[in-house]
Amino acid sequence: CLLALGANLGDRAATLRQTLELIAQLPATQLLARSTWHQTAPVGGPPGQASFLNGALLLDTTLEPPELARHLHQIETQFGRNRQIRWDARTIDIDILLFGAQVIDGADLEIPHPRMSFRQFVLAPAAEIAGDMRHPPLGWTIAALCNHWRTAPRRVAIVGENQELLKWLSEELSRNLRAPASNVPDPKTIKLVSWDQRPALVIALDKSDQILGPVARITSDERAGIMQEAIAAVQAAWPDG
Ligand code: PH2
Ligand code: MG
Ligand code: MG
Repeated sequence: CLLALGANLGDRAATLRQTLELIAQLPATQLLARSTWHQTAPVGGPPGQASFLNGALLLDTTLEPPELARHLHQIETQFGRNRQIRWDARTIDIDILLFGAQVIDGADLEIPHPRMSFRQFVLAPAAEIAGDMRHPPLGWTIAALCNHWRTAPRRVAIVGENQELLKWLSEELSRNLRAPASNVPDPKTIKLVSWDQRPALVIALDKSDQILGPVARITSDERAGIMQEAIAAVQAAWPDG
């Protein structure tokens, strides 16, 4: 089982170390590997947050995924995790990324983690300890996903059934992504393309399947939330601009 850790409140390094110790002591569980801690800029959520320390852990466990999730939730609560606002600053966030090759699509638990495939702050530490693990159903290894964001041309496609929403989000996103005026093409500039132009990232406004690469599925149904999720996905994929 592959876990992601993230902390941006309090003594982040101490919290990560204590969290690791508590996880190592869970019943029927063995800690196999830990990544180094990566300092990362906050993506999404209320502005003005402190930077994160992110890491990854590899476990062997005979707990079932919901049991493991309950234990991890308890550890988050132990550290005073407050969950009023989505993507707000937190003492500790522990996410299950992969659980072997299992796919779980529950209301309370989704495995693989739905946003892991495009988050550099998750993939970079995970690749240190589990580069060969595969993301089901994508079939890509963690190493391949991590590399993708460093090497693929920065093309983003937005897909969905609702044409009006599609047009609105495309316009808003281009406005947000527009590079500073310059005659020199900037390889970091992110381009909006159509879905058949080999986008590195697809932003899906509905449950459309048949997407073979990394997808950010929008879960909000109001425009402010949709916009925030789309921007957060692009920033998570290319945090350096
Ligand atoms: N977690 C989030 C949202 N944004 N940004 C960084 N840098 N690191 C995180 O762990 C993180 C985030 C939601 O869990
Ligand atoms: Mg998280
Ligand atoms: Mg979480």
